[in-house]
Amino acid sequence: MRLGIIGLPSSGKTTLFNALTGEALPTGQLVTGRIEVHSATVNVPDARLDRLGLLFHPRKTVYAQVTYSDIGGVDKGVSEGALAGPLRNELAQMDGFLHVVRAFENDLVPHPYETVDPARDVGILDAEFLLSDLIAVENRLERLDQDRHKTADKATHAREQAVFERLQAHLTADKPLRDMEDLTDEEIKALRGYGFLSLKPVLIVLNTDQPTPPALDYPHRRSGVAAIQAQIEAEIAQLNEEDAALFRAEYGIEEPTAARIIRRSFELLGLLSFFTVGDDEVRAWMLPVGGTALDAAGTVHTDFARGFIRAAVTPFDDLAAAGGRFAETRAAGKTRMEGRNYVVRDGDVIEVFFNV
Ligand SMILES: Nc1nc2c(ncn2[C@@H]2O[C@H](COP(=O)(O)OP(=O)(O)O)[C@@H](O)[C@H]2O)c(=O)[nH]1
Ligand SMILES: [Mg+2]
Repeated sequence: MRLGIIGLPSSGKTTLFNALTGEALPTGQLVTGRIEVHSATVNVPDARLDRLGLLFHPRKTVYAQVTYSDIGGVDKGVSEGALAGPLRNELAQMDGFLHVVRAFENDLVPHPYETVDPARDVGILDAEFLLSDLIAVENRLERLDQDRHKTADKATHAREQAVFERLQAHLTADKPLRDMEDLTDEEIKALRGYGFLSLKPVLIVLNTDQPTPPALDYPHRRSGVAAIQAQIEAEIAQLNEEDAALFRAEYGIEEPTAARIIRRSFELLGLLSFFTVGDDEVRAWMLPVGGTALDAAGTVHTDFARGFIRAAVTPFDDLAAAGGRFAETRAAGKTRMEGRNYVVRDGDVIEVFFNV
């Protein structure tokens, strides 16, 4: 899973990237007239997995992972319809976005629009994504119109045209595609290849220098708002745990914000975690919400899905309460045998029985 860190110039994208990944990319660099992408993969923090590690003493503990890409090159001119093709192509490959918005005062860092105004800045990039999607939708509609007489499969053609007309109406009304409630999962899947930017989930990240962040209203689906003191967190990310705790106390930062943002971006992508445990390895896996036991089996190993017989499922809380003893959870009826269509819940510990 890959999340793109986007935002206006000097909003703190690279600073946030450093805070989340522990990298030390140079900040304060203006990227103009080209695209610059830096990526790093991080573990998704999970206290439950930490606990399972303590209970099972495996040789290794493997976290779910998310990749962050710092995407520089969104110029100020973006508000003049300047989201160029190569940039759009880069953005289209992302599974979702962290949209960094400047909420810090710093006279040494010029703001491309002079004043600090998070709501305005969110609107600028959102409008650009909408416009970019609208152009893509209208190009497709034009194409469909040209192919009208050539196509052999009239029904499919009509269906696709109807979907794109719905997208067009929605975008023309200035609404991001992720707000469309009447798109079925099937339709969303079919649209994936187009990489529509306003269809992707987004976490607005207010980059503030205050312990209490400004309020921002962002009433959209598959979206969220978070705040971080990115500059301080980026410095903390370079420290060992002990020094980091002291540093946080000094700045009144109550919990590791970077860890919370990583966790939230994972949830935003519509993913849940399930676990596998053993002497060798304790591991968190990600699965789209709604995924079945068979999907989970296939995530772990294709053979598990091919030869799937059933899955023993134990909720994490029950296993932790039993001190990791399956004999106990089985005796108490907390470990259930489930078939292939069982819908996996966040925190399920799963053992797959299979035969190939
Ligand atoms: N005072 C203050 N400065 C910040 C903060 N975040 C970033 N900066 C500074 O703002 C400038 C731009 O940050 P950078 O991460 O490079 O922004 P980008 O252009 O979006 O990648 C750098 O000089 C940072 O040091 C912050 O929270 N507080
Ligand atoms: Mg940068």
